[in-house]
Amino acid sequence: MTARPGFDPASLVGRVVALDEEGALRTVEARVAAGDDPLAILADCQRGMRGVGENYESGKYFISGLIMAGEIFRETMEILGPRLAGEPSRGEAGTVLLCTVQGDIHDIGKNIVDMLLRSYGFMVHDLGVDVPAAEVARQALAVAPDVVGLSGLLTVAAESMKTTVAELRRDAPDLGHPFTIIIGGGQVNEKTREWTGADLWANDAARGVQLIREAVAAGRG
Ligand code: B12
Repeated sequence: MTARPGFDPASLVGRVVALDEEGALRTVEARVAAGDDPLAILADCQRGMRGVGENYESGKYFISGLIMAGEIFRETMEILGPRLAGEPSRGEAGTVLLCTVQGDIHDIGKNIVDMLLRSYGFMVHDLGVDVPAAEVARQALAVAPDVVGLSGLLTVAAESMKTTVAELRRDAPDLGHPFTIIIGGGQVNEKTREWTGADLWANDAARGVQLIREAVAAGRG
């Protein structure tokens, strides 16, 4: 029998794509027990989520499929979270203001970034989801962050990111010190960064946190 193209149904990616909740969680547990890197497990779940998204786009899955995928990811994070979280942060690495931009309620990726930043010693002010540009700018003035992180998964989120970046830049002189704006989410790329006027972009939490650490180090250097 020839292998069909697509995902290996026995792999974690394949199980997430198939919305096989029990199988996916069993695989996550087994990989954790085998000492696999939690970030590698997370990356496979993220690939699986993309597959679910493709099935939604092609009409194979409905909104219930997206909800189910969100639930599988939430349960996965319950297992991986404690392994990623590290010591409680005192904020010695810097301050990050984080949110999902207006019009978008996806927050799974943002929450992972939040958790990783804390594990690297950042103080994170997470404003939640669907946050209007004016509110981000108001909070930036209040907490004077080193970095503002804007998350968004919908195509329309790019528009909100652009408005938010513009508001932040307008208020920048009142902030008292330079800050970096990074955008993130599965659909963002260099083009989005350029169009929105952000400084950096990442579609992977580990890479995003690395860029944030470099930006803060450069700002303090
Ligand atoms: C789960 C899911 C949902 C869940 C979200 C639950 C939740 N609490 O977040 C629910 C069911 C609510 C949902 C709703 C909708 N969804 Co939805 N959803 C998804 C799905 C399947 C997975 C998203 C996810 O969590 N991925 C896993 C995480 C870990 O990945 P991530 O978010 O990319 O985050 C990583 C990186 O990007 C990065 N990152 C993320 N943010 C940031 C921020 C910073 C600063 C940095 C540095 C890094 C960073 O770090 C993370 C870890 O590595 C995606 C498919 C996909 N391709 O992603 C569709 C998808 C995003 N959804 C889609 C759609 C259309 C919708 C709805 C409009 C459906 C509808 N008709 O109602 C609504 C939108 C509601 C709204 N106003 O926001 C489309 C968007 C299409 C588009 N181009 O606009 C997608 C792409 C599916 C598809 N292919 O069609 N969805």
